[in-house]
Amino acid sequence: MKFSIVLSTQPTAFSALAYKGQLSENISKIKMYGYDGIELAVRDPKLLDLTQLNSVLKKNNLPVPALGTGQAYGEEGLSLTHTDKEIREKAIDRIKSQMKFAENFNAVVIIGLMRGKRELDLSHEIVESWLIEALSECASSNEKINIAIEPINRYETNLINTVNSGLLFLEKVNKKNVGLLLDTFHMNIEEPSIVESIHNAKEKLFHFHVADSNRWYPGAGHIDFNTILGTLREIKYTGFVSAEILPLPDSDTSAKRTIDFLHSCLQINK
Ligand code: LER
Ligand code: MN
Repeated sequence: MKFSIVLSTQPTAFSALAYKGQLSENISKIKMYGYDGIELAVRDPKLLDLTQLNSVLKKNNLPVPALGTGQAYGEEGLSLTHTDKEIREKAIDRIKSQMKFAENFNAVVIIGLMRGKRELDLSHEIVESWLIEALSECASSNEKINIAIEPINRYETNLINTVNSGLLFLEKVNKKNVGLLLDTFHMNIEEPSIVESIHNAKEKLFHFHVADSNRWYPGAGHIDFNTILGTLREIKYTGFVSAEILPLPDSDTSAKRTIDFLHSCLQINK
């Protein structure tokens, strides 16, 4: 099983990230702690120096399994379901440019907060049709790159909270390169059974986030990671398990405890 951790390529208000900025220093640390890859949270690929980024990644021999995109929602208000068509189009363009950027790493592009929220005076059907259109357009524009929609808990969005609603949504989009990202923090809030939901998502599972019940590092709360990693093994998941955690008690401690704890779960699951 391969483990990664999320690093934001720029400072951000989003809190559940162990590392933000200082790419060279943080990427070296992530390698030193024993991670196999690094998930990048990118607000806008245009703002990045790809040559410099590639050279740090190459020096540390770390792949990039996934690109997070949610900061464009949090910090610029771009949403695939905004009531303003122009903003929806800008959001689509941003995802397309993330997909182009993802080609450099063969990374999965994550649709988390960028799906937006349904304003309560709009019907679910209309908002869902905007999201289906947007993702179909993105997926068709670049079939080499996978897109993963993340079911997110009800306190952050009212669109696609559960694995089941994610799977139903995928049927409507009906594109091979659109699948799911499951996140233990959200599943702990929304799923009746995390294990069953992982089994149900099996065929469409493109990426996996871990954080404990309190969004601290795995081992700091009450989620049963032994069973979860065992289930991922059972379904023969070959992707990355990526830590999206609060930098608590501090970034380095949270990163070290995550990888040590996940490795210890693997020993138990042998
Ligand atoms: C993003 O991966 C995520 O899990 C969301 O909670 C963003 O807020
Ligand atoms: Mn997540």
